[in-house]
Amino acid sequence: MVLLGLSAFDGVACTQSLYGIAVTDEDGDGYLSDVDCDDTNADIHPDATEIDGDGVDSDCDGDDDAVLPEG
Ligand SMILES: [Ca+2]
Ligand SMILES: [Ca+2]
Ligand SMILES: [Ca+2]
Repeated sequence: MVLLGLSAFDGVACTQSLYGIAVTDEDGDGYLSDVDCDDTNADIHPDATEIDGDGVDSDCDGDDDAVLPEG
């Protein structure tokens, strides 16, 4: 029986030291600091629901999604 040669890449198990940059999850929201734009606030992470115009970029898209008044 021949097994396919996947053993060398059995998933990315070493996220903590990817590219030698130390990443952490300070606020314990499950998002490491390389993707978590506020790693001190568990309510803020890439999958959070953006609250328009509250002055906080909750979903880490770089935008507060503020609703501008028309006109
Ligand atoms: Ca985090
Ligand atoms: Ca966070
Ligand atoms: Ca917001």
